[in-house]
Amino acid sequence: MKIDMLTLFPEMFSGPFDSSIVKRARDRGLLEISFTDIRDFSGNKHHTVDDTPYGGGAGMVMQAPPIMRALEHAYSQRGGASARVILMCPTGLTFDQHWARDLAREEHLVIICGHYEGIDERVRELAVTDELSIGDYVLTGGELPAMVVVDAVARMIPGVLGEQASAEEDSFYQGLLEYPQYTRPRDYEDLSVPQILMSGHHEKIRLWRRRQALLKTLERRPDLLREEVLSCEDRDILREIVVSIQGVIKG
Ligand code: 4G1
Repeated sequence: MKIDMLTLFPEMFSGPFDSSIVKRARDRGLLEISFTDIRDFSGNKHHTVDDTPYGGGAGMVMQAPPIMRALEHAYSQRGGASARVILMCPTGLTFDQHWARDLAREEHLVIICGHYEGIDERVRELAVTDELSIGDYVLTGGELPAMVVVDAVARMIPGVLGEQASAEEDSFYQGLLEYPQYTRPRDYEDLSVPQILMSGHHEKIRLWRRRQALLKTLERRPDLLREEVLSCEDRDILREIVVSIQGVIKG
């Protein structure tokens, strides 16, 4: 996959994209990320890329022409083939794991990071195919959201993660919160590892973990417990959880 990042601050990406799994994906040639500095396409001697909003109001707006020229530059570097053009913005659809999976299938992504109060609406009309947000809070720019998207997409590209990790992702564990994990030491600060995890009984351990995952999801994120993520076994476990709760209520 190729990703073109259009940004006013390419230097912000150097840490996250040069470490860990994203770095490995780049080193292995599974992911190629290029940066286009929108300021290089300002077209004026002061290198400005923003101006005051028509109609008045506070702050500045990113102008359309520099962004469109940066986009054309990115396209020309890629031989002009079509790409998803993603704008990171607070009014976009909420980015989630479904988006990560979907975008990981693309050959070429362009990601535009906004700044100031946002970008001239005509960039959306002329070039943007998808508008994405990572959540509801105020940020100073679209760079951190773009890093979140690239991180989540990179690990879904075939070959980026080990086979075991991707198999788990695809079959059993998707859609629920995680069960509790333990490693050495066995006893720590008066807290010991649940006995069942040391029993060597793989089937019992699998059921315990599934029950823990369902319990945690029921407790913290019941919105995730949708029909399509639940197997028949999950329903049995949930019924059993309900019965045990009823036992507590009756006392
Ligand atoms: C109004 C948050 C403005 C922010 C309402 C998540 C936030 C891009 C994102 C803002 C941004 C709310 C995102 C706000 C983002 C122009 C440059 C927009 C930064 C900018 C809830 C500032 N996911 N925010 N405006 O933060 O780009 O993708």
